[in-house]
Amino acid sequence: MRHRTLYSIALLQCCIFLTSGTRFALSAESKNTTSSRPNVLFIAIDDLNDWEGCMGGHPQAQTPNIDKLAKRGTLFTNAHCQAPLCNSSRTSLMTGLRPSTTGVYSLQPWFRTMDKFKKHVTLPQQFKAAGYTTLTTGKIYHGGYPPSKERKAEYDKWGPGAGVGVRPKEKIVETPMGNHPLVDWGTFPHKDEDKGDWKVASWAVEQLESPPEEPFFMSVGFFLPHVPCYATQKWFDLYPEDELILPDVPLDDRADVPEFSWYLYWYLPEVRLSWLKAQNQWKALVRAYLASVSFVDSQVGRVLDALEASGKADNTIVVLWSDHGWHLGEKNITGKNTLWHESTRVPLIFAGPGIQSDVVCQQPAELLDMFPTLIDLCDLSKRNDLDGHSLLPQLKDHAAKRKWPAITTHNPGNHSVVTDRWRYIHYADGSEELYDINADPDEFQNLATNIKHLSVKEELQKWYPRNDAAPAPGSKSRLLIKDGDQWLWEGEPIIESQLIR
Ligand SMILES: [Ca+2]
Ligand SMILES: [Ca+2]
Repeated sequence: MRHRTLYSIALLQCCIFLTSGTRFALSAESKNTTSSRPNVLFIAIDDLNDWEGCMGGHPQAQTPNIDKLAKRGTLFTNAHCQAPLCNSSRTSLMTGLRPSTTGVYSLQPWFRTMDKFKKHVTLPQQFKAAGYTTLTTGKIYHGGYPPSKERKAEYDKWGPGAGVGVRPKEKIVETPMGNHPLVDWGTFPHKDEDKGDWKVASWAVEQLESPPEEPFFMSVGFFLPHVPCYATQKWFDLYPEDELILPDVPLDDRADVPEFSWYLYWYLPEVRLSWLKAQNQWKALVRAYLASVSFVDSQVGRVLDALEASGKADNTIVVLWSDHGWHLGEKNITGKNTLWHESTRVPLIFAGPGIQSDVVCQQPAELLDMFPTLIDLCDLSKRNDLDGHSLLPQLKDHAAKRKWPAITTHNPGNHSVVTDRWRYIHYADGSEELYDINADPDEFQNLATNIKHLSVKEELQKWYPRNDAAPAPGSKSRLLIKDGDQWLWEGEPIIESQLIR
């Protein structure tokens, strides 16, 4: 009995008391190898742009919990998604492959329907193979994926899925282009506890209160501030309407932007700025988005507090990310689906053992870098079949230079390349944009036609993916392709005269 007690103490204190017996030492050593691997808490937030205090995207954004996590770790301020859309972005970061590698550009398909990716080992699968317990709740893969009978192959344990939770009896705002049920915003009498994200956080808190077998990899995916941007009144009260600051949108900002950029969001339920202004809804939407961001921040806080209370925080790597950003009027639109910073720039935070704290890394980073980074941090088997690059050098030294830019792709042949100085966009019709993101972080002045930047463009073009995979079978929603001389939006010919600006 005494021997057993000593054995436990030895394990707990990382072998300090390991002095006697070969068998004891050996078994303790192998146990120690496993137990020394850190846990991972992988927190996703849907459609969250850079409107957090720590990212500075909106001067009034209140996100104390995300900011606190950033202080505890390394915040990447120049991180970008690989696709500005849920399914394609999430498929990319979970597989570690670019959209131009998989052909997943749209809201379909589930990537396992493609033969060549049936056996591809995803991020949670690699953790499971290394002996981790894997758990998930909320939105990690795109809605409805994986199909329920395939779930066990992706994670061991499943909590509640993503959901809006309680909704008003009718939409609060009637919106154009189809009055989509999800495109809505505002407040109505309800409780925070009735929201989908509350339930997701509660499940994660419960797991941490009686922690799963270690090491564990737990994903927690929040749905807000994805539309509908519903929050209770207390979150709206953080942002009084008469003090609200709207995004800066110069009236002529699109004058130097290629017309082709409209093709990327040709006809969508997300409203245009012209409609928001005409209906006097711009402030209402900005306010509802900010309220939703602050609510979801509070749910992130519940989970992080539970991690702290569990005593596991010192041996848990926390990663927080958003799948892509969201426009709130900039470039005259709302929503995602663009190659500008409002769509591509996302918060990305790593905190925990082996990670520099209270630092900001300004080097370009990609969401698909999370996969190889976590392999390094948790000492899993190296992979040579992933498109990303480990951020470990930047987590040890935030000033470490990174040679790779951040690339975002939306539909075949449309790419954006971001370095620490430039954003270069090249569309499938050959048109282009170039922004000096240091001098012009809002990306107002397109420098692509300026002859003096020719060599910059040539240099950045070299980074474009060599292969633009054809759209995966089953692709449809938000798909833009060319058929002969005709551009097709979701399978229908684009007719220029029908553009809704
Ligand atoms: Ca999303
Ligand atoms: Ca402009």
